[in-house]
Amino acid sequence: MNAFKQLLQQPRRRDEERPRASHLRVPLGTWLMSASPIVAEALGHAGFDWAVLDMEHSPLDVPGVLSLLQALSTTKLVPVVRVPANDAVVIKRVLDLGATTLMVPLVQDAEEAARAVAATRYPPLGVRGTAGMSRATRYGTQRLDTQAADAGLAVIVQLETPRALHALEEIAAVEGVDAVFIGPTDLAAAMGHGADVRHPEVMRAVLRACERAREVGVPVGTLAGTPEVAAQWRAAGFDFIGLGTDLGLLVHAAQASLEALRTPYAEAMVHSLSAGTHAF
Ligand code: 3PY
Ligand code: MG
Repeated sequence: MNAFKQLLQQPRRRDEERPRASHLRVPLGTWLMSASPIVAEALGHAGFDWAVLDMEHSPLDVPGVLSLLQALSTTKLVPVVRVPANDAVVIKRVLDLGATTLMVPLVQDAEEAARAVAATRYPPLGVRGTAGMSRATRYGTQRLDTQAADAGLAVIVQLETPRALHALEEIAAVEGVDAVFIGPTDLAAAMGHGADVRHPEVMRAVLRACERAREVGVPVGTLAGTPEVAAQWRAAGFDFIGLGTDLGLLVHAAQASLEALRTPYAEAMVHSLSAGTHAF
């Protein structure tokens, strides 16, 4: 079974065992925007359940995705490749690299969702081009089984405009759409609120989309900038949540460390075996 679909099933399985703790099992991911295999590998070991390899808003290109997939293969993290657009050519190239879970940005209606799914499927189900020699077939050492390849994929479509939210039920009903992901940043801009993802109207629209997705039974995810917002989304019923980005985690930790050392009231303390502890 596809690894991302497996992640989505875990909370439900544990529901029966420990109902009150089940919400703590919502899969947590992050966005890999540094295009760095070392950072990806390190965050994989840090314990994230999944991460987006972001070709839409980072310098990541097709060879970069290959390096990140290789790095992540040493970890338990489930890679989700976000393609830069709903484009059958890019989609077939990242699938040939062995990506099995794709995120497609800015899907607006059921027809666009069906086009995204068709790009991931071999004929007769879709239009994916066929090649026996690829990383996906372990360089031709495995026979290409097109039906098994189709069945092993997961497609997450991003709903990021009022028009897309309006069509949520039709998009969710498209065969092969395995999950929807509400993109708060694009949604805020499309709603006329610039980059204000915390605007009450945006928050309400994200929460309403979550409710509607749950009503039709499609797994729904979204992105949070802080653990506090992530906890809020989790309590609201989101099935999977992205927590910030690799670069955001790095920059915020750097700023917090510098601030702790530069505050005028608390001097930095230095500890050493020879001199003991003293203010620096
Ligand atoms: C957005 O918020 O617009 C995204 O694409 C990521 O969640
Ligand atoms: Mg977006």
